[in-house]
Amino acid sequence: MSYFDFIGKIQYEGAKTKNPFAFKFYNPDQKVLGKTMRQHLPFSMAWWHNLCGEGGDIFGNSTINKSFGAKKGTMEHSFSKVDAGFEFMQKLGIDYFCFHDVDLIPEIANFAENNRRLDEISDYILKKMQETGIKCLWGTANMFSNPRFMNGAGSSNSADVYCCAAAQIKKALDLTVKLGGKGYVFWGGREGYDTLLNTDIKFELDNIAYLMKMSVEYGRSIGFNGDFYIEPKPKEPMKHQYDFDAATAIGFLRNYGLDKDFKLNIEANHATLAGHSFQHELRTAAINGMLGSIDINQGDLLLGWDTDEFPANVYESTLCMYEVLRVGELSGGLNFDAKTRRSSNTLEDMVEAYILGMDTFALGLINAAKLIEDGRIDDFAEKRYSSFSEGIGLRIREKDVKLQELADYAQRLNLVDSPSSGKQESLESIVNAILFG
Ligand code: XLS
Ligand code: CA
Ligand code: CA
Repeated sequence: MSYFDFIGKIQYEGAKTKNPFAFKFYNPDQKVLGKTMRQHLPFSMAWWHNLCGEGGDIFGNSTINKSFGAKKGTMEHSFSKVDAGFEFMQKLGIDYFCFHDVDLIPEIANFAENNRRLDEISDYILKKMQETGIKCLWGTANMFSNPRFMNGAGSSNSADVYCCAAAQIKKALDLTVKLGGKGYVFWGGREGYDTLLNTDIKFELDNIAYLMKMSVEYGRSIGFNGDFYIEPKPKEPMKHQYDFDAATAIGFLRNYGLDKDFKLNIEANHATLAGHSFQHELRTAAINGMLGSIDINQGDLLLGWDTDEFPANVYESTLCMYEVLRVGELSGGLNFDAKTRRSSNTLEDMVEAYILGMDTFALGLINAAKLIEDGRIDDFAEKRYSSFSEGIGLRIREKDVKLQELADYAQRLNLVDSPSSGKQESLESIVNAILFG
């Protein structure tokens, strides 16, 4: 049975094509800086948005029908989602998927039965993976939707809820290992608080860290060799979330000795919610050796919430891919944590949304490679610190001075010359010329 019978395998036809179901820029076999686009861009489908999200919001019900020919809330529906998802990924040429435990099955109030259902569905997913060569990028446990997590999971005030979180993580790790996932994500949607009048931050952080420690220990014991990731997000659903941004998450991981096993999964929309640029978050993770994986989407800067839009902004995808190319290669990939708008409610929209996103990142890759090959941006940034390449600057760089010596040196300067221009406008103009020239 075909769910996307209105398309065959999506082909690259170039920017001039009028075919909505063709790639305009993503040409999987085209080489960029010595590697194919497909190698540079390990795209992943987000199971939850693509196969489960139906456009409902707090003001209205679903607008998108994702029944895929089955009755919702049944295992039959779960199986049809697997079929639809694999057909979708094959036709788009997407090599990876990411999932939450509860994306895969209808969850009921019985752990043993849920786990049995997860075993059953993951057997089928594994079979599909073997048939198609599609792989799992990362798995995770949804510890934010079920009402029991209203006060958090690892940060819950209830020891019983903490144990439920542990049970879900254990099973989600089992599944991730079974499906050969490269990573395992912790996104702490409810790990935060709304008021300090009822919250012991220190105790909650200690508990979250201990849950992560036990998860690492268990994961390693069952042969999980991949990276654990924290996915920072500052707010929504909670007012304060503990994994506010990359810097906060890195501090937390180091504080609790988790930094050897964890990296970060940086999401574009979460970066801007934290008041940062996407590039800032990527660079902060990268300079700490912790840029593991990326959730590619975009927010709306006029809205203060997590809109999870498909990436269309080429300037942003360029700066993202610039950071990725500087790192070399991600241990993870590029996961489309994105959903079509509520009013884009057809299966055709789903396909066009992924084409848009994949093209946006192909353009980003091409542009980022041009920026790097051109060299002017990197050169400028490097030369800007040239006063640290000789004399007193070099000794500072080599950490070979004392404060007194620097103070004496400063006194011999009559006045501090203003340092060289930062040339922001000039650099932005170069970027425009490279992108659009
Ligand atoms: C929500 C998050 C979530 C994580 C996985 O805002 O982006 O979808 O990626 O739990
Ligand atoms: Ca999000
Ligand atoms: Ca995400």
